[in-house]
Amino acid sequence: MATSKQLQFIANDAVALAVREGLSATPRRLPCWLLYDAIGSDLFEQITELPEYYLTRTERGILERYAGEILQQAGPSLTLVELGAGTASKTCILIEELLQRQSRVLFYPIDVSPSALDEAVRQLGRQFPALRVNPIAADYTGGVHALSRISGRKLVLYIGSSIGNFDIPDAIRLLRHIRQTMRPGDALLLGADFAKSPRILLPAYDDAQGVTARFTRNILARLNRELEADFCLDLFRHVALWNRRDSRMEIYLESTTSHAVFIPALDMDLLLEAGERIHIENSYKYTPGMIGELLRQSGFQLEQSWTDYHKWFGVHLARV
Ligand code: AVJ
Repeated sequence: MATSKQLQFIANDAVALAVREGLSATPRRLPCWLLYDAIGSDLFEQITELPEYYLTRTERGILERYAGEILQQAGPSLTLVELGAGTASKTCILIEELLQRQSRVLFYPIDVSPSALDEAVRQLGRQFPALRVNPIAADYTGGVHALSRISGRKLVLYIGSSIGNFDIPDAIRLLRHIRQTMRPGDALLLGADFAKSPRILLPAYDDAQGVTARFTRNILARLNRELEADFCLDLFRHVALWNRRDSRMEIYLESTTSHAVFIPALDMDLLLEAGERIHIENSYKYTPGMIGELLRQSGFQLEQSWTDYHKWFGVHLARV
């Protein structure tokens, strides 16, 4: 058994390794999972409530309007599983609807954050006494592995546009992996953001209050906290670009002046030029055609899609 102190070191090693690799690369990059420490997760929660960030609110609207249809289409006697559940704040819409159809509902939220899972268990337990929640603290790989041991007909939720952070080949790999844990009759519910005008997209990733900029810059604050780095956050500009060719938003931190940064834990000196960018994340925006192709290449068959009035967001049901 590893002690919590040892676990801390293991976690820090993963951070150190990823930072060393990403910041020595040309062009420089950091993996987007680094955004989600406690402060980053809190900032992301704030993003989901911004007027410009239409994604969360739009997906919630689709689930509220079509929960009945979605569950009808998914089939009888369902066990719910959610990948990257977080606090499962949108999932309660489906749970509530499912509890009107089945007296007993089993829910397996899977997430890397044990604190988010605790919150989910507490909230859901209070809201739905007839619900049995079995949280699984794991990353995607471990979580997908846990999926295969769950019996009964499964509805696997992968909502919230989390798929958007993956490049297409990685998204296909992940979905294939999920597919392998599913049996005939099981269904996947995938939530993905649709491609749309940059007039809508750009403000969603660069809001007027600057919450998204703080969320992005927190990645450097985290390196200051965990690796004793001396990043000066004021010297970095949050940049959000629409890459039309690859159908994705791209987020960078751009150094405003030429300057040096030292990361003691890695014994690493960084020389950043004026205007040099560190790539932080991609957020893919799918066309309906891309969704069908993504699912097909992952071995799924797209059965039905639901969207909102503006066709800004899509929720898709697929089967093995
Ligand atoms: C958590 C991946 C869905 O891509 O919209 C939000 C992350 N980054 N604002 C997204 C994010 C900046 C978000 N996802």
